[in-house]
Amino acid sequence: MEKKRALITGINGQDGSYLAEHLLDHGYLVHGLVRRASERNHDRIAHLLDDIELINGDLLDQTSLVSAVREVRPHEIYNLAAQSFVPASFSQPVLTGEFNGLGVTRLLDAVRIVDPKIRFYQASSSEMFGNVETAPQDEMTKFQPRSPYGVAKLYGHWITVNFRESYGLYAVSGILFNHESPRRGSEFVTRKITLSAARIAAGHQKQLRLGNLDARRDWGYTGDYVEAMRMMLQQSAPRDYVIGTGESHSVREFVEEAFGLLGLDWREYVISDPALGRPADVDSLVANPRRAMTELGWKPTVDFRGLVRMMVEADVALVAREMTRDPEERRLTLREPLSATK
Ligand code: NDP
Ligand code: GDR
Repeated sequence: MEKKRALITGINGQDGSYLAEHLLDHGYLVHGLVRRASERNHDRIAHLLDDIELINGDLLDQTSLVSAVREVRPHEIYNLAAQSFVPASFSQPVLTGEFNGLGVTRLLDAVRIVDPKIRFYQASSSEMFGNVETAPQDEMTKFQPRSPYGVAKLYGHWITVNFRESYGLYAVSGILFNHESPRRGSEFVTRKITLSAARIAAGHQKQLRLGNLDARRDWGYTGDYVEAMRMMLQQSAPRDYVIGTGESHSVREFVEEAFGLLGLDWREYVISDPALGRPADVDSLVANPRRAMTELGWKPTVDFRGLVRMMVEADVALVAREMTRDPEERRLTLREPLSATK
């Protein structure tokens, strides 16, 4: 039987690397769209490079997307590429709109032009719910985004729904709540905490500056969430799904759990710095994933404490490895990007 071909945009991101592994395990031929950079940066997929094919393309460039889809002729496309850091969307709102809103339209148009039978997954986000009035949030909850990122993702969501309804595409929007892993970028709050805690425990960092400690999120494990992505493209009819654990915790609780695992009292090291707050933040999010559980048979396998432990242990090991290297070679940096302070 012919193997299924998948094209993953954003394959070098956190989710892309887990999804590539997951699809390879399921017998797929995996192709990844990557944008050109002055230096190849394929850290997260370095271990997969013999098993996958990479193709150049950029969400900003329609022709490159049509060419990529034409060359690969995938059965399934997973559109994970995006400007995914919420604070950066406040300082670069137009670019964020180009990537996360119009970029989705360009790729959907490429599908329509090349082969409307290609199944399409759009990486939508709980950030679209924003200023929520009801909890937990499900597929019927009103969207009230609070960031240019959330606004742009909402465009991506609705254009996916629109192409499904207008052209009959099998196009689905997965509304995923925060998902984390040892491969999470170090500027996102969970990884910033676990990496800092590991460095503090090793005596290589003195303090950790965070923004809003009261924010609450529904944090799950990325390995579980990429499985839901694949499941969404195997149904008899396309439908949108909310994916999350159904449990929320504050940033403070995450800090307490991570530092506690290393025998540290977080209050001695963590500073809440208002400069790291956002012009508008989302206070609290929690999923109701019932539709995914009943229709897809999906359920998370890693709980909050298991997730924090997994990330702390990975960062303790990483710090130990990094600290044995020549200081010139050390890759570990924990700088807050300029945009995160606004
Ligand atoms: P990452 O930031 O880790 O990865 C994003 C990827 O997109 C990177 O590989 C990046 O490439 C690529 N990319 C960015 N801009 C372009 C472009 N113009 N053309 C081609 N590729 C581009 O994000 P995650 O893996 O965490 O998230 C995956 C998707 O899921 C994103 O769309 C995100 O918004 C969404 N999402 C994520 C959630 C989460 O909790 N992780 C929750 C809900 C939604 P490069 O390596 O070159 O920078
Ligand atoms: P989020 O994740 O904005 O939910 O977007 P992030 O980890 O950046 O922030 C979560 C919450 O923590 C608070 N916070 C801090 N955040 C960061 N980054 N750095 C800090 O120092 C800090 N201190 C407190 C934030 O204010 C916020 O309330 C993620 C991304 O993956 C999106 O792409 C995705 O769509 C959503 O999750 C669902």
